[in-house]
This record gives sequence, C-alpha cells and structure tokens, in this order.
Amino acid sequence: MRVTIQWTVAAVLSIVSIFPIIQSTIQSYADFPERHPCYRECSSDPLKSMTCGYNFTLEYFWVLSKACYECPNITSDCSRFDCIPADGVKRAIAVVNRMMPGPAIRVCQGDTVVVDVKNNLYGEGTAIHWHGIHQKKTPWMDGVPGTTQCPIPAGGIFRYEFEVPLGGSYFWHSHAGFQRGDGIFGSLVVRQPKKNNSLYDFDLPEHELLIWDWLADLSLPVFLSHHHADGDNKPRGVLINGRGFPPGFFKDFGDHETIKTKGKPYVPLYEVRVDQGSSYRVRLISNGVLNCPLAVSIENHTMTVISSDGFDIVVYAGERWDIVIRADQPIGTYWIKFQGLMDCDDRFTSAYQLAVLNYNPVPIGTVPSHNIRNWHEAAPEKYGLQLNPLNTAPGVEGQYITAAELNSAQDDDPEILTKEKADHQFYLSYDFNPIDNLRFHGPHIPIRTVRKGFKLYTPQLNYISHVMPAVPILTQPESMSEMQFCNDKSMKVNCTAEYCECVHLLKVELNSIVEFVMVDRGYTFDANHPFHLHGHAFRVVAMERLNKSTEPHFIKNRDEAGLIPRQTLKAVIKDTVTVPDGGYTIFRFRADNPGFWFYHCHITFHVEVGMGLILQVGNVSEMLSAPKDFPKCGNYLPEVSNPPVYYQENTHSISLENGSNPHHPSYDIMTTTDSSLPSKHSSKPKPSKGKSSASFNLPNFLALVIIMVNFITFMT
Ligand SMILES: [Cu+2]
Repeated sequence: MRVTIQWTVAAVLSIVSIFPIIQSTIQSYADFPERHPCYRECSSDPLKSMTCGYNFTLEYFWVLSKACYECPNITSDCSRFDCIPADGVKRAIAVVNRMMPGPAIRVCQGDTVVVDVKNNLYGEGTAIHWHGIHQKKTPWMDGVPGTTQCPIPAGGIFRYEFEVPLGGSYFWHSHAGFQRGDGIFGSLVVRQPKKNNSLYDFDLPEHELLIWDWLADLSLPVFLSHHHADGDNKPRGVLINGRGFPPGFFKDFGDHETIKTKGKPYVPLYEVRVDQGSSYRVRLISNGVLNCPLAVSIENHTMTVISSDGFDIVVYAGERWDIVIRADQPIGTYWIKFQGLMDCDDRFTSAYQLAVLNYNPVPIGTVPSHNIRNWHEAAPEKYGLQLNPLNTAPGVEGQYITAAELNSAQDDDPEILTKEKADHQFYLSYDFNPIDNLRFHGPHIPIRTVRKGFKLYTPQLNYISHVMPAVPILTQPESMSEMQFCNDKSMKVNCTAEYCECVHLLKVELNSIVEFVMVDRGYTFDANHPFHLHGHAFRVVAMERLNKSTEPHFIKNRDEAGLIPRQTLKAVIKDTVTVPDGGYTIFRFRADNPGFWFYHCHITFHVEVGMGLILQVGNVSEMLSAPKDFPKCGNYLPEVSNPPVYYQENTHSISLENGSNPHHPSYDIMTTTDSSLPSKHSSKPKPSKGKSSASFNLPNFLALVIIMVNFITFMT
C-alpha cells in the first residue's frame, strides 16, 4: 500500500484571534506564545511577512520547585508561573524561560525569526539548533558549536536571525552537551496560507505534542555512571508536553480502583480537547533523548498521516509526524497512549506515558475511568497498519509501512531520483564496536579485561569517533588545518583494532547529487539510530533488512549485481531517518547549500561520543561569509622559546603492551610543547620540536589521536 505524505505543503487554518499585522517589528511574548503577534492567519502576500522576536533565557532549574507551591496535592498550583511539574518526580533540569518544553515559536512561511539567547547556565557554553530549518542564507545560524559557531559563553547573549522559507513542523533544541535531554527544546511550527482542500478543520497550537523519554536525573551523571561504571542508559519514563504520571504510578492500585476512587495526587496530564464532528491536525514532534522510540495510538480513534489511511506510528528521536484526528466517537474521554520501545520496553524499564483526548464539554481534568496500569496495556489496542515500524524494512510480512515506502507530494528536482549514479556515494556503516575507546576505556581499563557490566561498546561511523573542533569550521576556516580532518579513506591505521578519533569530514561539490548508504552492521545490539542531516532534506530511496547482521561489502556486491533498486519517483523527503538492524537505508539529496553541516545520530549519548560527521558542501570560497562582527574563539597554545618540562603521572602513554603495570602510576617526561596530546602509541619521549604544536595548529588536542598515530607511524 502506498500513502502520500504532504510533508511541507499541508494547508493551515488558524482560528484563534487574529492579531494586527505589524511588519518588521520585534516583539517578545515568550511566556504566551499563542499571544505573539506572529501567531496569525498566514497570508500568501510576501509583503505581509513579519520579523518575529523571542527572548530565551537558559538556566538550570528544578522540577517541583518552590514555584509549584503545593502541586500536585493542589492541582491548580501545578499551573502557576515558573512551576515545572513534569511527572511529579523532583530532579534538576535545564530550561528556557522556566518552561519545559520551552517557548514555542509559531510563525508563517517567509517570516524572519529573531531569538536573543541569554545563557545563564552555570559556567557552561550553549548553542541553539533549529532542527529542520536549512539556513540557506545564514549557515552560521545553524547552532552547532565547533561547526557553525562558537558556543555562547556562560553569561553571554547571542542573537539568532534567520528566515523560515518552508512550512512544516520543526523544533529547536540546544546542540551543546546534554542540555537538550534535560529540557532545552521547544516547538517551531511554520504555518502556510490556508488551502481550501484542507484535510482537517483545525490546526491549533495546543495540538503540538512534544514527546520524549525522561531520565531520573540530569543526563550528565547518568552518562558518566554508564560510561565509567556500570550505570545503565535506560530512560525511566516518558513525558508528553512536559506532563505525565510518574513511573510505577499504578503499582498500588487494586483491581477495581480507579484514579478517581484511589484519590492519589498526580500532576494533571496533558489534554487534547476536541469538538465532536471536527477534525484536527496534530503535530507529533519527538525530542527523543536515548534509545526509546515511541509507539503512539489513541483509543477508538484512527490517526491519519496527512492524506493517507490510519496507522499506528513509531516516532524516533528527531522525527516529526503530522497526523489528522477525526473526533468521530461518542463525546467522552479517551487515553492517548505512548508506549516506549527498545530500551524503554518490558525487557528494561517498561516506560510508557498517557495523555488525554477530551471531547467538549467534558470538564477539564477528566480522565478515563479505566486504568492503563502497565506497559503492556499502553500498546495500541489493535495493530492495524504500523507506520515507520521498528527494525523493519519493506517486504516484511504484516501490516507495516516503512519510511522508504512513503510518497512525497513534492516533485521538485527530479534529477535527484532519476540520475542513475550519484555524483558522490558514501557507505557509512556503524555498530557498537568493542574497542578501547580512550574516553572511557584505554590502556588502564581495557574493554577485554573489565567485568561484563563495565564493558562499554563504542558507536562509531566507519570505525571513527568524530570530535568537534574547538573552532567553528564554517566561520573560522583559516584556523583549521587539513591535518585535523579524516575519514575512512585517509586513515592509515586499522581502526577496527585501534580507537580512532578525529574531525570526521566528508566533502562534496556544490550542487552535486549525493547518495548515503547507511549500513547498520547490527552485531552488538538491536539498537536503532535515527540519523539527522543539517542544512538539507533528503529522499529516502531504498531500505532493506538483510539479516541479523551484515557488512557494507555485502551491500556493495548486491548493489553491483543490480539487486538494490532505488525509488525513482516521489520518494519521501525527510531529514531524520533510521536503518533496520543488519540492513541499510539509502538516501539522496542535492548538495545545494554551501557550508559545513553536521550529520549525526540523534541519540544524545551516541552523538556526544562521536557518532556523527561533518559534511562539507562546496569549497570555502563558495560559502557565504558570516557577519564581520560574528564571535570568534579558539585555542591558546603559543610557541615558547624555552619549552617547559613536564612531569606527568598516569598518562595515556602507559600501555599494557609496553609492559607497564596498569595498576601503578608510571612517569613519562615529555619535553615537547604538545605534551598534553594523548600519545598512546609512544612510550618514549618525543623529540622536542618547537614547531610541533604550531605546525598542527590544533584547535582541540583530543581531535588528534589519529593524526598523532599517523605521525608517529611515519616517524618510526
Ligand atoms: Cu545512535
């Protein structure tokens, strides 16, 4: 069965108050996004486009802070200003304007968005990425520290300003460290002028559903205990627009007890309100943090992905799906169910969450009288056709439809699909590799000797861990040296045996047609990695699951034998896609947006350990220049006439291979100015060369392990 997704061309109906149109005026109504003058009926007249201003203040904060007074015991207290009730479990968070999700940006196609970001995070840099916005005229506004800008320093302020030329459901989020998973994100919805043949009656801001998996603590301590000890990486719960039941809420409920009869306090759930007989566009936006895709269903209701039939949907981190719900059931109250899969399923934390669909005039706060008491009951009532299913490729028996089988309503640039051979083709394979990752294993704690719970496998692309340079490549290319970059073609060492990290860079010519063959080798776990490309959307042209596990050369052989047909017509357009385990996903795009664009797994624990790379589109001379006063940053490693002598304990240069006792500190005296560089493969002091650090021009010493390895290989 084929369906059509109108990805960016859906019609819009705006029914709330119409505000006077003020052109080129910046106004900020962050706490009341629906009152922002830019939330208006969209016009096809470009003269009516607006410049829409928002103030974002980032800070660390607390769930159920004193702003919440007696919430959840007094329900109305949960709605007080600055109160973030989440699921009623106290923990530290990082937020924008003391809201979670942060303030929504709701504008019309063609508007200019201006966001002044004030960083009040304690001593921590930040940057905001506008997920899905291509930044064609302003690539330096993409919000990736180390690629398109310097991090906004603690105490600093940075103004983002960019146009939104295409309608659609997007979101914004911090692209620094783990801030996104801790609460720094919100929706960005770009509406279009109303169409007469719209498939729904209403497109309301309260029907944007931001959904994500939720940890019991800040992401950083969870990450550290997982990477340096035996802590797990499993989400404890799920939140819907920042609300939900705490994990295990129903555990002490008797067979006949309901929420009403039990009288147990809880944070009011997120409520979607509808009028019987009408239909509504609902925007599902996943801010998924860890490996927790969510199966979404609504009791007794069919969800229609715009202009298609009814589906149950799996939503991966970074994906957005727009659906239509028809309020065609008896007036009443229904559960909207979100069942966590993979690391959230019943093998691990059995995480699930509920929101409520209430028909008017059912009173606010009403919930269904039957309980959804556990993960199993949060499953869709009946598995109809399942859209975007887990680990499934086209051709599998059952009621499935994968992203590769969807059709786009957009027909532009046919050459992307019809050109027989792409101008550039990249095989990018990945798995969790059993390797001594110097970030959390290394010579003192090799992966092969530590006990099972301590072994941590490294998710890599082509056996390379990407490290972000300290200098943004786009805006300070003069500070970079070719030697800092690598990819599988330039590697001189066997990265399947040794840990390899560098600034992982792929380069393509401007306006060329690029094909990525993503291969999930699938040995270590059945994980799913949603990959997100900045600066471009792509057409998903093929997807297949070959086996439990596979290798890129099998797929190459298969392709050369003509056994991998590409979809040549109407292939779906996406910017985030996943690959079935032991299989491949192939996508194509025209590299028509010059710049440096991050491409990465959207699971925060994976991208932060290097599951990503930078795509260079065009030569630097073909890229637009950032404004003259754009902030700069970099390293400070001056050349000195009299190099210091270092005495260093516990250096990475001690390895089991060279006979040192890993349990006792050894000492290594280095006389070079670059002694801070990890030098795992050199147990001898290196010859002092005054120019060694300067000649590498290192923005990030950790980016250099591989360059060092190559260098030493050549030297010896
Ligand atoms: Cu991943």
